[in-house]
Amino acid sequence: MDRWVYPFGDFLGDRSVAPNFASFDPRFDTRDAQYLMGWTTDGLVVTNAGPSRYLLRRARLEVRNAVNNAFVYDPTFDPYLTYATNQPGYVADADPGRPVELYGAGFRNGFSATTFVENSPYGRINPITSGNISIGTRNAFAAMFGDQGHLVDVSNNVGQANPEWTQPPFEVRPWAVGTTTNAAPGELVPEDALFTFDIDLKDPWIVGYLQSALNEGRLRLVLASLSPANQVTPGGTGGGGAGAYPQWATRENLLFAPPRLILEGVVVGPEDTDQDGLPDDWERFHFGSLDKAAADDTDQDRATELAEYQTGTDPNSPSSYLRIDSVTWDGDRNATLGFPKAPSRSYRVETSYDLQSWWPAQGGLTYPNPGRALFVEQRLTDPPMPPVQAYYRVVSE
Ligand SMILES: [Ca+2]
Ligand SMILES: [Ca+2]
Ligand SMILES: [Ca+2]
Ligand SMILES: [Ca+2]
Repeated sequence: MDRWVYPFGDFLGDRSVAPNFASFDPRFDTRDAQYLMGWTTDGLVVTNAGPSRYLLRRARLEVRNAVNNAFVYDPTFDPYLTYATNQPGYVADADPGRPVELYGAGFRNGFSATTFVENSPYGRINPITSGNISIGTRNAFAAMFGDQGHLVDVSNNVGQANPEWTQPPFEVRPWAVGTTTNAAPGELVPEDALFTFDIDLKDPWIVGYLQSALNEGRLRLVLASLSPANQVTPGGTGGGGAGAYPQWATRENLLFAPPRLILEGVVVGPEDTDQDGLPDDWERFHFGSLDKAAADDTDQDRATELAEYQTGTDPNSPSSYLRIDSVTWDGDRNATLGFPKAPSRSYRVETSYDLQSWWPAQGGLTYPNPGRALFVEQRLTDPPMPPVQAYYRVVSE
């Protein structure tokens, strides 16, 4: 499926182009025109294997630009303050043009990847008129993972001049920024230019999103750009320069190829021919053979192959293994522990005073930095203050 997600008009799933542009009109989402794409994968990839069993080597989206010389190619991320002309920290854009960004898809108002289809209503307020305030109401939206590990709507990360909008601006981290070889940075982009988005597989939350999507058989992605919304007729030679925006060919487009998703990886099945506890598919994915044994430690990080398999870390990367690698204390002897997060894994932190009996540490987990988990202990006064030494361990689930 593909659907131009834009406040005005219904049945926008039948459009032949899906533009990406911003609106700085305070009545609408700043990322005004988004492009939702979806693939039903269950005919190609087995479903319900369990999210962590979908191992990915590459995830790439390809889309074609359907408007000639209308916008300037910018292959690099622009910080949000370069858009925030009405805010104190505004800085000028360092390079010509605006990047095109790829995100995951979030849904609200009861919709999901399954139930939001090409002709579903845009949002809770429907139809939108120019008199309605529609900020943050769209049913499908570009999203990234926030520090609680939940999808966060990025449609208004630059902030809003509307007093009804109280969320402060925040920086985004796109899952990919589009690149093309059909134009040089700073040049106008010709029609039929192929834009490639290589999804960031170093971020365990993004990998986890893809894994869950394959597990369910429905994968959804959203393209967005804060390119300015100066109109250029599709198919025309706009020459709009920095004032215009990309328009992507949808699957309804008769002139240019539709979006294409390329995933490389393996679904780990249960077979374990050499009976060493490491599934064949996992061994072949990482080592190209079944030669490794459970107790081996190829990358010499002191985590065995079996431990790396069980915790979802990379057995070929010495920096990838589960361990507590940062500890600080506050005045009440509460610990703050840092450790790496792996895709589709959750964690339990346990504590002990004697290394004999363990119980759940009291506190909360957050994910403030890519690939990292942070446990902030908040010990209640009862049970009593611990002795001088306390021990902690992280359990991967
Ligand atoms: Ca720029
Ligand atoms: Ca094996
Ligand atoms: Ca290892
Ligand atoms: Ca490792």
